[in-house]
Amino acid sequence: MKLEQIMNNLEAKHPGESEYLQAVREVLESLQDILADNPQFETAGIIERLVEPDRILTFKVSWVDDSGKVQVNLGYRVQFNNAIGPYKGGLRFHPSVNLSILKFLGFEQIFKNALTTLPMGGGKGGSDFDPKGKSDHEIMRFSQAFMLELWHIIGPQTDVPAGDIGVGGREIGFLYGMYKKLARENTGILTGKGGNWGGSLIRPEATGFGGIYFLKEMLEANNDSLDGKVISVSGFGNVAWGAALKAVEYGAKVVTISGPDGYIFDEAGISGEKIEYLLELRASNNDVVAPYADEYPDAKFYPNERPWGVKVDIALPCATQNELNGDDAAVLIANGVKYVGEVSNMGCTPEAIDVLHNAKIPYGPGKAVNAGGVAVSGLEMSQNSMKLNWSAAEVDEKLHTIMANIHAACVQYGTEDDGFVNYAKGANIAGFLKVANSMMDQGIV
Ligand code: 2IT
Repeated sequence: MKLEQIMNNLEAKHPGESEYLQAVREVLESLQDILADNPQFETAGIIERLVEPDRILTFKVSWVDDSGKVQVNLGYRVQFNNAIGPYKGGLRFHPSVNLSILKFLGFEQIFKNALTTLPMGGGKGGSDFDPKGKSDHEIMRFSQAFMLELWHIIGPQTDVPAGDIGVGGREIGFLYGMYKKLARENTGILTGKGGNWGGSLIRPEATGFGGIYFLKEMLEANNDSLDGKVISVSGFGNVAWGAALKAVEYGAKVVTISGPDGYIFDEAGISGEKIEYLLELRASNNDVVAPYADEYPDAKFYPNERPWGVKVDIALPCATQNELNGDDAAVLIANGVKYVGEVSNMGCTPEAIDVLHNAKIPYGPGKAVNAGGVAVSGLEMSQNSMKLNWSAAEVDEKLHTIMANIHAACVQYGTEDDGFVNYAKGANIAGFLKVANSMMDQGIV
């Protein structure tokens, strides 16, 4: 079946699932040539089988808040594709969560996980639960109630969830505690665990570190370096924190962070204790960045604005999907941006990607740039299987190598006739080939 027809069928079957349809379209548009060269994929219905999840579990999560009121949320796990390994991907707790968002994230995860070269399939899950302003006890009770349903379908060899927006070390702890109680076993059922009970060193930093390792390769491919570069970052969670730590280590200056309330511009650069302060901001559970400007009065807070109007060399969306649009990309280019690295999942809209590509600005897509997080999750699974812990240096070195290899794969499959690297196309093709060939090997299932 022709790609356009597959896309039309999908739109008819899943009307309104805009993020999911956007993610699928973006990948399919990259695959035209590869599919023409490999007719066996069409014969085996690879695309039709790849774009629909294997299965989706939807469930109700009832819990009691601190005032004694009963709350009801929705929970989901999308098991998308397990051609190359157990379903693997994070859990997102955020009021915006719906099936479209989790299907887009699960679909992206298939290719991202393939790019890491580790044996992990693609999945995603979460809930519309809003952690903002909740007490630790409320978060615990919700996490426990969520796991009461989820535990039936996960397992170290079947499906291994992790964190995403709204799910960090604290939530993984509560989820793991409940799983252990129900299953009566200690297994590598989740990644992002605490260091004392099976977690991997470097996992909290991994997405940000990996993003900067990828960026470093990207700059070196252009005979450039991070030293002295001015960077804008959005978000202020784990990902932004890790990216800032590593960017500063390489001599770059990070001048922005952002939250749902607006953005912070810190001309002197966010370094040292200011980076650690991000963790405090996050732990306060209020989801705002404004207090940064109270703590560091030289910095300025811009309410209800995103950071893309600031003049920088490199822009790193680190917050959420579709956070940088075509107009933002045009402003960045007018201000002389040289590189864009998407550390969030699908942080750029299709229009933004077009604007960047038309201006020949190297753009690294999320499924390549942010793959370091799930890569270290894969390394956590390896350590759990061996019942051994690697040192931070060992994990970091493996992460660095994986990111360099992902960059090389993007260059291999994404270099155009004029030498410009279309990283999005390269990542899609490299990830797709591994998954499609695995599906071919395993028959029609
Ligand atoms: O988007 C992602 O890759 C993650 N949230 C991490 C997934 C994982 O399984 O570590």
